[in-house]
Amino acid sequence: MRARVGVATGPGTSALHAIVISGEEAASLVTALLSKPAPSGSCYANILSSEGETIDDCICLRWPVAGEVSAEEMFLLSTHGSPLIQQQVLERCTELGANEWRGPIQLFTNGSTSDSQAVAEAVSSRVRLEALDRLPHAASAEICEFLLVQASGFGFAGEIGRWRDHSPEISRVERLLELSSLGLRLVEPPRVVLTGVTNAGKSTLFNALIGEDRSIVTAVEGTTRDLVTAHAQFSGWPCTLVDGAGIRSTSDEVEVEGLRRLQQELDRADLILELLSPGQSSLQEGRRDRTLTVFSRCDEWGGDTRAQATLDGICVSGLTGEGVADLENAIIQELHGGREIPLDEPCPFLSSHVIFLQEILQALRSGNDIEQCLNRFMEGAVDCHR
Ligand SMILES: Nc1nc2c(ncn2[C@@H]2O[C@H](COP(=O)(O)OP(=O)(O)OP(=O)(O)O)[C@@H](O)[C@H]2O)c(=O)[nH]1
Ligand SMILES: [Mg+2]
Repeated sequence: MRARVGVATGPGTSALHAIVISGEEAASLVTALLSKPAPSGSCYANILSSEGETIDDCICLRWPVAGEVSAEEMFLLSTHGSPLIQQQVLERCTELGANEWRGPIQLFTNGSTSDSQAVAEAVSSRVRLEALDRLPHAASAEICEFLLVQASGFGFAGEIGRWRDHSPEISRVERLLELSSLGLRLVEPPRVVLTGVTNAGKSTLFNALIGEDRSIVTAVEGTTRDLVTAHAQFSGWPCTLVDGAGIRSTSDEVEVEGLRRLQQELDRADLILELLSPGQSSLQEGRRDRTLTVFSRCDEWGGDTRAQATLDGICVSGLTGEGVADLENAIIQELHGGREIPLDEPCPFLSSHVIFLQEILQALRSGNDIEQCLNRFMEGAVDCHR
């Protein structure tokens, strides 16, 4: 068999497809298809038509990578997912000599020789599928790359696969647990909630941060009542941004309900952006540790006010865009301590991984074998509510 091509996952929220190319001639086909030679690990490249025009850009991942067991060599191309683009890529592959994939796409085989090895591979396989399963819902190219890495031998799936031969060191499991907060925040984006008095400029800033005219803006106080949510991403880090009712005392039934819902959001927010005017006191005293002070409508101030406010918080104008980039950096700093998305090392990305690793750590510290933890993970017996 020369090369064959098939669709591993359909379009998701971010309209991404994963296309698999495998077979003896897969590497030469990928080299002809992409603007770069077939990678030994992963690469970012353009998919080219027969005329050398770009059909789409993609992340291309090769496996098996060193030490992995696999049915055959494969390339996974994560492309953008309009059906037209997918069709064009498949047609180009056929043009280059690939056959259409028939039957289920199996990403690797079980090459283990004992039960304990089999269960490590089964866990690795499950983690790989968990990563690929989330691929169509990736909100940014960085998250897509992160998931592809975690599914590969370089990522968390690969690391667990290597536990088939030897248990991990305690310090290694501790390191994975340390990284997990970053992975979790890529897959379960943190909630960032805007608050402030009516007309503070929340909806204007919300629209500026998502780059879209989503929330209604008027000069009328109390314009926003219901919660408005949107996906945003800052330097690849995803978050769910929430706009809501402005704080004021009111007897309007709809606004009172809007304020009640906003309070619920503020209680569970990972980060609160509190819009204040210079000299105004915070209403988030009990939530100080997760509140960022934002002085809004800064285009309206004189020089002295600006100088003072700059010392106390971030000055922003949703109207002119001034300070919005600084605010985005401050959000990343608050949520992730300014850390980069981990793209070149294994990183757990689900809360079930954290519980699994905590159990592994406990077993290692007590001098026990990890096989039972691996089995529990596979049985889904991990108790998420402990
Ligand atoms: N000059 C200036 N005007 C702004 C700015 N942000 C908002 N505005 C104006 O202020 C008014 C209220 O803006 P919104 O964004 O709706 O304020 P809000 O905080 O969402 O108000 P509510 O939904 O009523 O709580 C509108 O007329 C906006 O054009 C700003 O940065 N500079
Ligand atoms: Mg509003």
